[in-house]
Amino acid sequence: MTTELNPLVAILMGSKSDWEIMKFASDLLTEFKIAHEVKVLSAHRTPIETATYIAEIESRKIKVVIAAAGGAAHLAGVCAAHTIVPVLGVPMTSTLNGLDSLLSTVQMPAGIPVGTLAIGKAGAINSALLAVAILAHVHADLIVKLKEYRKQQSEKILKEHLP
Ligand code: RP5
Repeated sequence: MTTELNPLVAILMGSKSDWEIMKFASDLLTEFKIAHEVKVLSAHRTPIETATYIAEIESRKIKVVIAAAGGAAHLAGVCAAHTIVPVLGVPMTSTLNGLDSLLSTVQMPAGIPVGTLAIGKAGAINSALLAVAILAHVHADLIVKLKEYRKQQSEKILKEHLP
């Protein structure tokens, strides 16, 4: 799935079953009008296709990769091994409540970084917000949009009334 011809962000996930959560990342990028593409690619089930895809992202001018996986979650690490484009890892909830995914994603050896977010929905949303912040260095309009997003979030919290 591609929102436009020249995506700036690639959202990858190890299985279609991750989409229910990763849709939150895609929706947020859409809200910020950031062209992105979404693909199912697995470090284990499609290793060659994953490496081939990542090898091309620099020439395609994709600036951030968001990689989500669950269980023995090696997708983000494998992506990071094949590119210097920043890779943000999102651990998916799993049979071990995502702790296995979190540790598999976050415990990278020194030299190959993965910026790891929280498990599940919070991580999906924050991966997209972090991608926006990275892109804001060269797309100044995104700074304004990010500040507005935070302002609206604060206003919503301050309006909360408990019964
Ligand atoms: C991982 O295995 C995927 O990222 C997913 O979170 C998990 C389970 O995949 P399915 O068995 O649902 O396809 O590779």
